[in-house]
Amino acid sequence: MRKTGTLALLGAIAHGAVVASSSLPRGVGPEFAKYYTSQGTFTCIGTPSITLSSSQINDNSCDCPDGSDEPGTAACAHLDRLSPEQPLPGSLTGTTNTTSTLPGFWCANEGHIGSYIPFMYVNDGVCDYELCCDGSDEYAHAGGVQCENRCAAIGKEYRRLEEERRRSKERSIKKRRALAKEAGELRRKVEAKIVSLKDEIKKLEVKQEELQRKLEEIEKAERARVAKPEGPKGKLGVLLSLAKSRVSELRNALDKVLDQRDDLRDRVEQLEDILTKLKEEYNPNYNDEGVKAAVKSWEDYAANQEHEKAQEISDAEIMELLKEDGETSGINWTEFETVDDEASTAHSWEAYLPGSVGEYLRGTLDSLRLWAVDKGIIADDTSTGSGPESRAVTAARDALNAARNEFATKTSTLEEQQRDLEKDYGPDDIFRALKGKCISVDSGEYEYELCWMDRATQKSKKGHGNTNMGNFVRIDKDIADDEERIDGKGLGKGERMVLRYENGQHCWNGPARRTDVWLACAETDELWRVTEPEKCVYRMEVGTPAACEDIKEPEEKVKDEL
Ligand code: MAN
Repeated sequence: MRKTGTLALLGAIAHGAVVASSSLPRGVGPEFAKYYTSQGTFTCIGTPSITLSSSQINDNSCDCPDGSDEPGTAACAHLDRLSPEQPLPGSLTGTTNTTSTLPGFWCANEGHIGSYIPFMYVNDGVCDYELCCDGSDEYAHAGGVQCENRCAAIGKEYRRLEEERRRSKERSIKKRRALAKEAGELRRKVEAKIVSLKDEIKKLEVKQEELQRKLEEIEKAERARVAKPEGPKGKLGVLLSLAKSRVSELRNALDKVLDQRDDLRDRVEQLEDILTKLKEEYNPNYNDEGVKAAVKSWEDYAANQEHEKAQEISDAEIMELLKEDGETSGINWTEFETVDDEASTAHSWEAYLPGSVGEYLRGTLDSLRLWAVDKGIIADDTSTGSGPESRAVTAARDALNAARNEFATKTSTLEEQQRDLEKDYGPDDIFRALKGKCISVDSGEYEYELCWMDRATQKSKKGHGNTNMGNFVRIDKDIADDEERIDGKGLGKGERMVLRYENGQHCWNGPARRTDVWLACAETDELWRVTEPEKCVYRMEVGTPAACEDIKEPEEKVKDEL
């Protein structure tokens, strides 16, 4: 076999129709049949001024400048076109004849697909089954070669592969549709989230205003209150502060004792290890009374230890004792130090007056006090920060701050979601469904990972860490020009989607790393291969249903047309 793989054949057959008339000279392809129909004479296709006799066709002598008189021999092989795509020569194109008008020797390949084979392969003693499965190119049996017709088997296998490819394509398209559906749902979720966030934000604006008003009201009421002395004063206060500092001293002392205890524990452990070793390794046959007595004492000591251990105070218990102002133990000093709100806001004399009189007097005094504060006659001891803020003010301020924080968080989430909705996720928003998913491939000393719409990473298998090969920036299109691969895991030729990942880790002495992710239609998401065409510029080739072209289902088409 001259060329490997079925794909060479598949490339060439694109030209072929299935049959060639049997009355035609050997090697003439269907599209040139019309030039070989006249009886007795033949006009060179590329040079119509030259007319030959019909007997000169395939007489193994190259008479036409374009070789058209030798469609079935290798006599004009020196004029072979390098590929059937090469432009036609001479008069057919208006330039000089330097190459053959005919694309090659036509193999009808019945049972499979007709194809041209270069003239130089005709009767060269090699069966070229990839292009000429019927073996008709070796009709002269040069060197005794017999090329049997294998078109039935090759055609059958070809049709099987074609069918497999067709089915796979169908499955890929189905998967793409599922992805598009998922992407649509995700988009709708974002849209719904935006609606609900806008609603929540509106409510939070109202709530903030209410809380602001509430805080101002409470602060106003605070300013109006008659200040009471802060915290317990007098003998009880002195006792309280003495008790607090004494407890603190005792806690520090206990801390130090515990440190010493831990050191001693370590030393005892070391000694116990030495004695355990002595007990295990001494030789009782030496009858050394001193050693025997020491071992006996050690055994008695060890037996007692179990009992002693059980009586030790546990670390957890000590931690509980050391805990300051705990809820379950210790003393919550602040509880004794802060002033009770109600007590502080109440006017002590009110208790001695009838209800309505007390209320009236309190209102008048509060207004008077506020007036005096406003005029600067007396100090506003709630705003100077000199006294502790009352619990009511703190609670109102905390509630307002919480609402403000919630408002800020929700607003930034809303902006984020709005940006997301405007972002380009490709046709049908398809990459929305893949976002957050990653695929990887092992390649040499690295494992490469691609995370859709996120980043590409080069992971060292030798433990040298991960390298950012770029972060997703945009979706582009570019032209691929790769050979077809038998396993189908390739880009092939034509326009392909390319995801650009940029601004990765800086290359030593060079630019930031970047990666072009070329996509081709495939049944599953798969990172086929990674190359580094330039230093720190990477190319990933990836198969994914997301890159398949959707062909609308017939009923959808009908719906669209209506
Ligand atoms: C590392 C890898 C390579 C890259 C060099 C550049 O070894 O990221 O891909 O070419 O750094 O110094």
